[in-house]
Amino acid sequence: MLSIQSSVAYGHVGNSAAVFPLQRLGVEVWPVHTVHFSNHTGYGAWRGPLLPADDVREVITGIEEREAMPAIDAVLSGYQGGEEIGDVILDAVARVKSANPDAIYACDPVMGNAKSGCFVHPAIPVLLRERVVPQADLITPNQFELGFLTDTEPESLEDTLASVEAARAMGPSTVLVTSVLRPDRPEDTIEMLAVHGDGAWIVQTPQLPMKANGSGDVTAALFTAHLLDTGDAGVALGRTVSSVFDLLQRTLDSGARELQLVQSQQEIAEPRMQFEVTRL
Ligand code: PXL
Repeated sequence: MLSIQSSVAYGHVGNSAAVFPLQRLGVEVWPVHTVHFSNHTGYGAWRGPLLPADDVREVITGIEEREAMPAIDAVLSGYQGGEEIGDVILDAVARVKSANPDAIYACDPVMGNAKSGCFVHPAIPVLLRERVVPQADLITPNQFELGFLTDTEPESLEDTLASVEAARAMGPSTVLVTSVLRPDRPEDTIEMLAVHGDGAWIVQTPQLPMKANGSGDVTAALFTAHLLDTGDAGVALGRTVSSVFDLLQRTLDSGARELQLVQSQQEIAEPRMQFEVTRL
């Protein structure tokens, strides 16, 4: 898997959140970094470079020159700091797919969430909607991002499923909605919904009182890996939710600000499947 994302030295977002869990699952992953920051931007201050798009493209060209592209089964991308990186990612996807037509592009269309609104540069959501998502096979929006992509405001489960179908009509055959907050949900719960082929699956979990940077990055990476591994979106959803919930619970219990990824490696390697997956 080729994972084109941010890297931080301290803490866990982007590739610094995705790579270790993928490796712990036995996935061969080649990280290509788009920034090399000291820490995530949630601290309000950070140091280190945003890598120029041409430098990121060079790294990918070097991988191509090793004749390694045919071995890539998926390209994974997350938060995009600028428009130029979008072009580099699309170019990488095209090159990988021409070397391996079975490879998939898994895109986490990071824009924001219902609480914070949009937290990326205003050009990014439009780029994602118009040019990037149509090239993706799998997308992992939250409910807010799903709404922007499809020009809808999904609230109920029925709305959300309709928005997912609108998103699939744009290109991606698989959609993971990472946070469904329907108005009629039981108090302090949250749901995750996966649609793939002619199936839809949902899981409900407690909603933990926290927001951890990087949790979306781990979710997208795990779902992509489990879907590649099993081809079964219901199983991939159950495994992903199991691991992410245990990771968040451990992080909350620890009082740490950063995801307790290394400490949660067992729950990532062998998800205990504590939540029931329902086929809709
Ligand atoms: O989790 C997405 C992400 C990616 N890259 C950088 C970030 C964050 C979230 O905080 O700061 C640099």
